[in-house]
Amino acid sequence: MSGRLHRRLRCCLLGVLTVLAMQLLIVVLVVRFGLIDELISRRLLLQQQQLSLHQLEWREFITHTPDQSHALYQYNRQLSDNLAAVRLLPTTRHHSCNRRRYRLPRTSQAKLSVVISFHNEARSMLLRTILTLISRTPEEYLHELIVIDDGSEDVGLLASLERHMTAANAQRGRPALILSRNLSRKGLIWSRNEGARLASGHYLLFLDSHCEVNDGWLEPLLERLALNSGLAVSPVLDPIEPETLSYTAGNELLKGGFDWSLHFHWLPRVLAEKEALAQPYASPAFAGGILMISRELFHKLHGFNPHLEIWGGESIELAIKLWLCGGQIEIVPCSRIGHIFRPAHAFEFPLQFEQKQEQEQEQELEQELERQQLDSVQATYLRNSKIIAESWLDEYKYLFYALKPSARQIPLNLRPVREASYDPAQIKAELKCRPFDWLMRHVSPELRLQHANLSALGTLRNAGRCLHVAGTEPQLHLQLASCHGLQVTQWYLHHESGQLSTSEQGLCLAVDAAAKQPQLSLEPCRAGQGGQHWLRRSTQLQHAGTHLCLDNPLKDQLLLSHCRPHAVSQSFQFALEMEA
Ligand code: LR7
Ligand code: MN
Repeated sequence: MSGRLHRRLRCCLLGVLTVLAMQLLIVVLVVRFGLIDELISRRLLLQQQQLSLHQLEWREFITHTPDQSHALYQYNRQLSDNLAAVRLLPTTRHHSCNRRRYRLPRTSQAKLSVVISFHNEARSMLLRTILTLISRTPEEYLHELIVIDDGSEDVGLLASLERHMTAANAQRGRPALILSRNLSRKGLIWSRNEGARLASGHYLLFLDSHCEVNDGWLEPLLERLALNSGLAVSPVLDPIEPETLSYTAGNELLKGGFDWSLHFHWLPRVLAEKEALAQPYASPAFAGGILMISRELFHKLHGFNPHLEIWGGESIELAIKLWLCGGQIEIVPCSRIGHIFRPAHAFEFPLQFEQKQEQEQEQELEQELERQQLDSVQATYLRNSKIIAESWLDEYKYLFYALKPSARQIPLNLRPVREASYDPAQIKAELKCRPFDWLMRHVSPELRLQHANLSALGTLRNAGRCLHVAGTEPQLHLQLASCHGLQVTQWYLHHESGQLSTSEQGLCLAVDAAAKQPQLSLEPCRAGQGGQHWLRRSTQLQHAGTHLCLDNPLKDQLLLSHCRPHAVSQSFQFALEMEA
């Protein structure tokens, strides 16, 4: 009898324990993988889906787009018109991001102004960008939305957007909408500066007009910015495929960077030991042009360089400026924003000449571009890059020119701009900015590696004297002279192809091997030219065709002689060796 009771009790106890264990397991699973947040956010999303484009009022708004062509947008516009305005997106961030409680600033100290400039964006796409942002951003932080129409062909868009938004906003009361239209095309850089000028929030977010913010995008960024007033941040960008508009996970193992031609690049990052995948990480540049920064810091840095035109380079310039002048950049993987990466530019780049007296200049420029076979897109971008190189790269700008020789001929034509005081030299003095060299050593060591076929560069020294181009064109000759620090006139580039070029004139050191007495000369560089091939044997420079070495037998004189290992007079050192 008591034995049966005992057994029954044990049975009972076992049952209770099993149930408890199961419950514990469920709790652990839910907490560990953020399932609760996931469930809550799914429910919210379903509610948000009611912001469907099929709702009558938005339908009327989007079907107004005059042009249906694919080429105008470079993405599937029809599909965009038929997708929900706010659609369910896959959770692309690490699951630990859902569980984290972010240390957020008080709402009264963290008002956000979002700046969106667009040129010829499909209405449904622009609307999705805006509505998704509104529905996935905590109302109490989202202060205002500044939308700038940069001279789009769809002239009625903004007025119509305003009507519809006012009706929709009536229920929410927030955020304030500031709509502005450039009657003529001003470019995204001008427009973003204008947006920042109109803004009154504590923080600025610059967004393209074909983006979808993902759930919880703001909090991780805000947390970082509130911790460090010198910081600017980017989310990880999730790619949206232009044809199918499918939303996929971006890569949190990449950081933003650039090369010596000032092209943007994604760079691999190495996770430090024990560093979590979801942890914010320093990045030489922003994730493209999508970035968040305090308004105060943005203005302290004098905003985007207003001399840059239409498209390109502004976020790289801001990144360089920020790092050199005491700030930092981080990419925050718990924040995700989707962006349509389009296969080609969807618009023309008008060359900007507004005043009549500049017409002559314009013709000259057009002839020059034709000679260099550059279209207006390339020319605008190259000109912007040249401005950045001239503003921030110090002596390293010659690396830029070595890679982009045609930039030398691009006229800068710096016209007076609204921000009359934009002068990099003045900004450097005012903010006590560091030299570019510092960035190379501390922020973007990749620049040393991304030397694009250069094996060494800089001044070329022999016994404390520097190689120097003397005379005037076309009668130039080489000699040794006292070194002028890091002066351009004494810069040489040794290319992996074997060419040894002067950075200032872009000429190559040559030897006529057929001549009786081989002579040194400076010639225009020609690829594959035997006479311009130099080998580096330790610190010796040996001419490949004649096997003779560059020598300095007498004071400041340069000539060619038989190579003698360890001869001090044949030892030439570059300032900067590039690692292979
Ligand atoms: O004249 C123009 N006026 C505009 O308002 C030309 C463009 N624009 C708008 C345009 O409608 C869009 O919203 O500016 C935005 C950017 O132009 P896109 O989307 O045609 O080009 P993009 O996606 O290549 O833009 C990248 O480079 C730009 C260089 O000036 C900006 O920095 C953009 O912010 C940047 N976009 C991103 O970084 C998103 C991720 C891509 C990457 C990497
Ligand atoms: Mn874009």
